[in-house]
Amino acid sequence: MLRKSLLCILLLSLALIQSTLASALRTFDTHKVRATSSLDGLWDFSLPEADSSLAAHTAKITGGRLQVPAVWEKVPGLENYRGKAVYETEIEAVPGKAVRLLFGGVSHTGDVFIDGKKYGHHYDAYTPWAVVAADLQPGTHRLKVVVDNSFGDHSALHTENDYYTWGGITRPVELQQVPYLHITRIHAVPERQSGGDWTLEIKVTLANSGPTRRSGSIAVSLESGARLELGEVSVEPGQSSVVVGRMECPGVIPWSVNNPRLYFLSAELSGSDGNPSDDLIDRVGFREVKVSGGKILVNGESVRLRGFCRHESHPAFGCAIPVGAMYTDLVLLRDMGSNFVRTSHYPNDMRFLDLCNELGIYVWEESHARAIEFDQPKFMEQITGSTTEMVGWHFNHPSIIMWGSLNECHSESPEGSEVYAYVLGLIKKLDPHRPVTFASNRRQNDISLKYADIVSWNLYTGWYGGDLEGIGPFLDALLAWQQTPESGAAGKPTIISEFGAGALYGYRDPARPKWSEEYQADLLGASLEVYLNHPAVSGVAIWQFCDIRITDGWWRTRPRTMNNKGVVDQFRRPKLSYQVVKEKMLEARERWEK
Ligand code: ADA
Repeated sequence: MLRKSLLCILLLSLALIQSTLASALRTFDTHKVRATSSLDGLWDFSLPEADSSLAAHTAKITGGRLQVPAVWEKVPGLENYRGKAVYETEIEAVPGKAVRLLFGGVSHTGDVFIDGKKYGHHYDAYTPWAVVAADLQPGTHRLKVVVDNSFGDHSALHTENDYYTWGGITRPVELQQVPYLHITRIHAVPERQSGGDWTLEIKVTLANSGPTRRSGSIAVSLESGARLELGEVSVEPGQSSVVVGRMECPGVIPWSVNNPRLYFLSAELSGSDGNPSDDLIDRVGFREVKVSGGKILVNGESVRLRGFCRHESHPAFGCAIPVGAMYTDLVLLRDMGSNFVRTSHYPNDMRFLDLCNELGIYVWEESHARAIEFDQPKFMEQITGSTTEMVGWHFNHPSIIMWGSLNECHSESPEGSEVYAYVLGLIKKLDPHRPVTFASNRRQNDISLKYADIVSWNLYTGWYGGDLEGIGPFLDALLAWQQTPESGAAGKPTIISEFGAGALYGYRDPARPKWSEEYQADLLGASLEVYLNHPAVSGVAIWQFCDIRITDGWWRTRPRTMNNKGVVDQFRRPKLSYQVVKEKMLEARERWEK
């Protein structure tokens, strides 16, 4: 009997340790004090009754359950489903704690209900969000998330586009038991002091979801042993509070792509008894990014970026790519001699960014907007949300060396330019420590370059117009204009943020026509020859890493209803251009890094 109960206690504590240590949204544990558990797995899944035959068919083949995270388009019958679906599962509330649900990404709108009562709403597939329920009785509760991927006035950023808007709970979900007063965010800015030592500018945000004023004391510690006491904090019910301080970090090793050294940074909250009540752990890398003299400088050294634009898209998983497949993508990029990824055209899964931090890959991350019209009713609200959430959630990733937004929008019109001023200004306000950029296709008509720190051009010479001989002259003319006062961009670093050609995997033809693998290899070879050798070009991002599914509105311009400009196809099988790109990038690496 005694042995049996001891065994039970042991198993229970093992389960507790496991649930305490599981971190669903990152590649490492983000709490040691706060209890968290992953909600990934099979959730009950149903379609609205209105579509009764589809609903019945889906229920039959899924058994009424769907995996989280996953896209519903991989369920036979739902390949093209655009509309609402209901996900449900059970969650536990414990005495004296609030429930905090952390969603990595829901595509594209999620409404959250617990036991029928509404607790949260979020729009945009590509940013994480949290919902807190502080009034639940201890015990089991029914969580319901209504997910919507439909297009319309309610959705300014997700439209018919040259990539696919998938449906589902597409990134991991975590259940947390938080004290009423809990930490919601830690931001750290590394700064190198004149003597060479580093400091971290720390900002910890706390929220009180309880009914009365709460207080505690906050301390921050770095894996290196550095520690900073931030003192007492008191927060009114329903309010948040920010505590700031500067932490000395002697002896830390800087983060670089050749030595991507990361440090755990932990914020701890303790109650009046001195016991820890809550915590939040993130990772930081010591590096500063500046632009000066037409160059991008990381820790004072000029960097040259060789990389790719990449969509979160996979034939087996849609945008819900498992971490192992993210890793494989990054290995392919590195095999080609690349050191840079542009997360076109939206904020990426945090596990992908974690891998970039760990492997040493520079990232341009952009908020969600590709060739969007600004006059849609929800546009300003939704671009503000996507941008604010991107910077807020991804602030500490050392791999992110620039923020972007508004790919190929109206940077040539006075009204459009006001939007560029607003969005790039917003990013600067949220994070004055990284350069901002946007990918422009408006060339000499662009009147918004003055708002960017880095000028980025999408150039398709040899594909939508012009020929391979024209690549160099076209660039020279553009760069000459860029150096005039009229451009607003003289003296700024330049990136060629897109160039490419469609190639259908397996379509080989010695006549080297458009859409053949040969033509793509020729175009990328000729483009890289010019761009990687140009002294005024600080970086390149090939359009694009892999072939991707697009939405139906684009079928007339894209064979297979796919954007076929990948250097690897949708299954990551290399096209002929892979070797050409690899040779050019490795040559450039030799030249630039010797
Ligand atoms: C644009 C755009 C990409 C893609 C590309 C193309 O530059 O930014 O999203 O549509 O063109 O393939 O034409």
